[in-house]
Amino acid sequence: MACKRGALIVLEGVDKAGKTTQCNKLVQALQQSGKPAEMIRFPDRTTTIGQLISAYLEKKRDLEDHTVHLLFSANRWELVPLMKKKLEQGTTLVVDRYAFSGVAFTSAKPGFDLDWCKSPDVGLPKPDLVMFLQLSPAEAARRGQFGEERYETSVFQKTVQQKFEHLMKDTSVNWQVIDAAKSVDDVHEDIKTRSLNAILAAQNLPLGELWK
Ligand code: Z5A
Repeated sequence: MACKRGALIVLEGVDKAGKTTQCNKLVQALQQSGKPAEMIRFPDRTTTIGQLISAYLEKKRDLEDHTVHLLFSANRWELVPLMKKKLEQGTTLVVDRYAFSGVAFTSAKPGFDLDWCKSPDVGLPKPDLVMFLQLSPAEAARRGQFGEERYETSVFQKTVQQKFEHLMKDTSVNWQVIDAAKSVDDVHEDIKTRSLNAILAAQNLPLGELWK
């Protein structure tokens, strides 16, 4: 019998919503319950493209806005063969940010059209579940100051949140909103339950193509 495929699970959300914390906890919990799972994060700063992006985010170099958008997308595409292989082998992938961040962040810049921003990511592996970690700016501020990287200002993050809200109206994507203001453990329980359901549902379904 062919092996059941793993699920593609994405965590999105505003700055400091707890995406990385929750991705790590979810992968650990899945592995402990005997389900193969691995974490991926975008941008993947380890590749040649990822290093360019990292230098841009750290403000060590400037890149033209369209160019950097396409680099973020290329950084996802370069991982697609590996992602597909892992999913086919039955490994669930837990992804910290994906194409939705790509679109939300670039379209928050002046002069960018949402459809143009989506186009380079059309056809990427489609997530079986996208959880949006919802956190108010006041709660986020209680978790610490913004860092030094590009985009880490409250005005820009507010526009990004609005772009995410627009993207979440798309019913072709399985969006689920998570209350990220709860304790780390409570958020984890919520995310784990939804993820287990998604893993079960994805097992016998073909992997879809995003925005196609
Ligand atoms: N970007 C883009 O422009 N285009 C793209 O295509 C992609 C990304 C993919 C990447 O940043 C930047 O690139 C990002 C978007 C842009 N720019 N911004 N802003 P990154 O991936 O290097 O870092 P990040 O994603 O911005 O991380 P983050 O948002 O700051 O954090 P987080 O992952 O959501 O949260 P965390 O690190 O798990 O937790 C933050 C703190 O809160 C930490 O001290 C935790 O201990 C604490 N925490 C977490 N959960 C809780 C709860 N429940 N209660 C209390 N405290 C908590």
